[in-house]
Amino acid sequence: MSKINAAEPRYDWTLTQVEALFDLPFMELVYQAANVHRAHFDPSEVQLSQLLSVKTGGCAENCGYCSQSAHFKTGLKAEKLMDADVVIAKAKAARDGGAQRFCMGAAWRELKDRDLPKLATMIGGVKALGLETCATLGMLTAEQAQQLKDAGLDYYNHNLDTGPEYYGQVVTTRTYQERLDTLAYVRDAGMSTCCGGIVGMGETRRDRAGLLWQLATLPSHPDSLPINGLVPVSGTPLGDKVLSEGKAIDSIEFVRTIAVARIVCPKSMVRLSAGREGMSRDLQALCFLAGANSIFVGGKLLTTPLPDMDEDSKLFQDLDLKPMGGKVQVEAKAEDMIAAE
Ligand code: SAM
Ligand code: DTB
Ligand code: SF4
Repeated sequence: MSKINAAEPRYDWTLTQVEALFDLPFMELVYQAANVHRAHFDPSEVQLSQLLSVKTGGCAENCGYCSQSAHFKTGLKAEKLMDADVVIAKAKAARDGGAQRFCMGAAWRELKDRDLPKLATMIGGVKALGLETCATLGMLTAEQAQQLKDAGLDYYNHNLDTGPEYYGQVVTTRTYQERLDTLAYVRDAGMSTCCGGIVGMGETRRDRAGLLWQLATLPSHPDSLPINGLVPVSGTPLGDKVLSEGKAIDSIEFVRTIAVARIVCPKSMVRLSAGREGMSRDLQALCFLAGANSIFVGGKLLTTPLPDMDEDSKLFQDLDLKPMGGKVQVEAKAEDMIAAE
């Protein structure tokens, strides 16, 4: 393969080309990805986002990995949509802890219009704290996407999860095209997109390449590209398979996935997402070297754990990494000092 041009994003990748990147010698792949990373970002900066499950459990979809699907017995108690003031208070704590973006997740197949007023209050309140706002609420209509944008939503997360060929093994209650349609509505409404997938679900390398190929050939690359390592949840079909048969992806292959994501979507924030809890510090360091530049922090994802804040601070210290957008944190502290006077 010829030298990778780090300068500008390409939208004409073929699946064969993406597979060829996966097949590069590991050292060469990581070296190329690190070069692409440096062409577009300060490699010492990592963006910090914090998640909150604002509506937990009881979801009508049958995503085979998910603790929140009503189709599986995972022991998770379904809850109703949180009140906006509770969410805003949690966002304030996240901001004071250094988060730059606050992402609100709901276990819904699709957003219902009746929930929009409460969500609009929530989104407006979080944005007023100086945080970037993100939500993941299931499928949207074009009108709903516009209403969320008008309420102050900056990012919408909607993952493709895997390559098109493996998708049917993961979820059968919605189609790949439905996911692509919601993403189009989000883009058309002028919001930034957060879209990625999960690895370690028993998919092949070709499926992982298929996911990244889909993302790299969207009309615009996702602004954020989360790579989740499957968190095996007991009671879910995909989680139970991993729990009984052992880990479904090797850590070196995980790093390859990060590196290929960085190369095919050079300007996206590649987020090392779920699964970080089970990763060694060394593996996380390799992921940052291969181009990951965003993580979730705060001890909890939606329903599963993350490393605690102290562990992450120590990792950043030891790797000489710093949180991106430190300005938000400083402004927040200044605001609190003024309020206390
Ligand atoms: N219901 C909405 C949806 O599916 O778009 C939003 C919430 S859903 C939990 C957000 C994403 O979390 C999923 O698309 C999936 O990629 C990821 N996810 C959920 N459970 C996971 C698990 N056990 N391991 C890794 N990623 C997971
Ligand atoms: C994404 O790709 N990963 C985050 C976020 N987008 C919403 C969610 C991960 C969820 C992991 C399982 C859980 O905590 O329930
Ligand atoms: Fe529902 Fe989202 Fe979980 Fe799928 S991933 S079951 S859509 S909460």
